[in-house]
Amino acid sequence: MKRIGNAVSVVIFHLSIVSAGRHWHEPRGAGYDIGMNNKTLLVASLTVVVSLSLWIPGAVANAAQTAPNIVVFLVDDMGVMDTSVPFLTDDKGKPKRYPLNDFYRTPNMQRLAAQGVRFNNFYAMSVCSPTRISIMTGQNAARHHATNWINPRSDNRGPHGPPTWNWQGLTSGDVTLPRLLRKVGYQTIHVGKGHFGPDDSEGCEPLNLGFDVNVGGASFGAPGSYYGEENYGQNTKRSHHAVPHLKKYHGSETFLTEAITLEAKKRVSESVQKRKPFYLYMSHYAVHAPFHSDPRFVDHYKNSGKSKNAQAFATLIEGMDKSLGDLLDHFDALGVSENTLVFFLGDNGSDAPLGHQHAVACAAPLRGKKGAHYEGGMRVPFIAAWAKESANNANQKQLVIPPGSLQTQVAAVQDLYPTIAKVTGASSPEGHAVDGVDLSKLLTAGPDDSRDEVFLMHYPHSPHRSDYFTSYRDGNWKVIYHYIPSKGSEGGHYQLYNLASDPFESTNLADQEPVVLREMVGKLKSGLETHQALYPVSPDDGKTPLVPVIP
Ligand SMILES: [Ca+2]
Repeated sequence: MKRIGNAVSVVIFHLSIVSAGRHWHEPRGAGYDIGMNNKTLLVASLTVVVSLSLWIPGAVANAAQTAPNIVVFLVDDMGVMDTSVPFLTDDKGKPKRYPLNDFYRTPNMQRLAAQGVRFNNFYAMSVCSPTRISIMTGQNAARHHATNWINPRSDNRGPHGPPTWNWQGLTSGDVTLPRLLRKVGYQTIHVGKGHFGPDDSEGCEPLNLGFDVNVGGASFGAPGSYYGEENYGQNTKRSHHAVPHLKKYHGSETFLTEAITLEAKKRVSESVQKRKPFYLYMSHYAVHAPFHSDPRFVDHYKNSGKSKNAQAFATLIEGMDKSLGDLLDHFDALGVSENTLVFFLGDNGSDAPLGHQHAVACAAPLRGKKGAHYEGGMRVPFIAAWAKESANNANQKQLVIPPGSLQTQVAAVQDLYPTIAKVTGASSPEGHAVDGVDLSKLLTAGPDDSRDEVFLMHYPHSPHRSDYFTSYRDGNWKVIYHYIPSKGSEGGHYQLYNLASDPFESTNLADQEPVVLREMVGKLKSGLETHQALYPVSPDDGKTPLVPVIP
């Protein structure tokens, strides 16, 4: 089958020469024909290269295999504990199960984790759009200035938020990961939630941002409805959040998670048929509110003793997990799984409806949830794996990911951009600042001593679960600076935690460790300066930037 396909491609290439160059008569070598234009020359050279590579013997042909397909499987509002895969570790560094790992059912994440490497200190920004734009640009939100989730209809900087924050999000002129990949021959596919820009902005349409295909992506974050019977929101009171491009499922029993999975499979098939490597940005609306129960999985949680919403959240998780499994099966069926690299992650901390936002509850044993300044607000699952292991695949030889391995070093969402660029041979334009650092070495599950164990998380807005804060982790220490002290900040500007001795942030050491506090706030402040961050403004005059004060 493969050989027939190749023969057909060669014929097509020769035909293209005939049509592209009217002066072409007989191929005697590139560059001699006086009448031949530059376009013809280029096509002719390509033909020679392609024809040669297509007809070389099998073993060598494998080495000339095409660029790897890339999947970013992004789950909305999924935290590191919303899964049956244990990410956190015990004293000996082994994965440790907590009760939430036994509540959720994610067999396909287990399958992926068994094939690849999982990270247990992986960070996202604390809300949606900042993370999504960091994945697209390789920049920390402190730099790209889209530091809050983007409200589609009004500027939501908050009463004291930076007046010039990036509410517009991404624009058509911005450097983006899919744009880079398109340049090196990828079919770039956007399926699911966009949330890159407000209504009527350039960024609200993923096709303006380097994607060749967009199914389901728009300005908003939460879907109008997960139900096909409710047309995913269209013609309901949530029409302004109706998920686009899915009309053929309207009125059916197809749950949103399933509908976009079917569409993703179709688009991947099309790309494979075109013999183009694909970049699939599979961006699930699940498990974001509204907590609509996925009927396919209701029975698994009905005796859990948990609230109705918590059960519905668990069905959204399981539906998302089925989507992962369906895609992996599809890559297998298409024969491309060995050449497909999957990155699985959440976009901010858990939003599971279980307990208070600053308590050890929905992300237990971690403290806090989506939006909060505690670890539960920003720790997300991250798994990287080849869809199927193969010792013979040339790309896998370049990037060996040990099955079932664990990585404990600190990494974050902005690291995807340089990592994917490296793996695909794409290059980021000069002058585009990249904060992320290539993860290749960490993907091998080994240490990378060249990396700093730091994460800067900047949220100069309100209202959310936590307001006007910046947190900075460096090794075992984490400091949080609150620009405007509140009840949530325990009344002060500073919180300091030792994540080695107190991973669950129970004891604020700001008063007991003044030397460490001073050093950490200094680092936080210079981190913000390095990223050219924007600050909240003084409630007194609405203008003066509130720059962190070193104690
Ligand atoms: Ca989110």
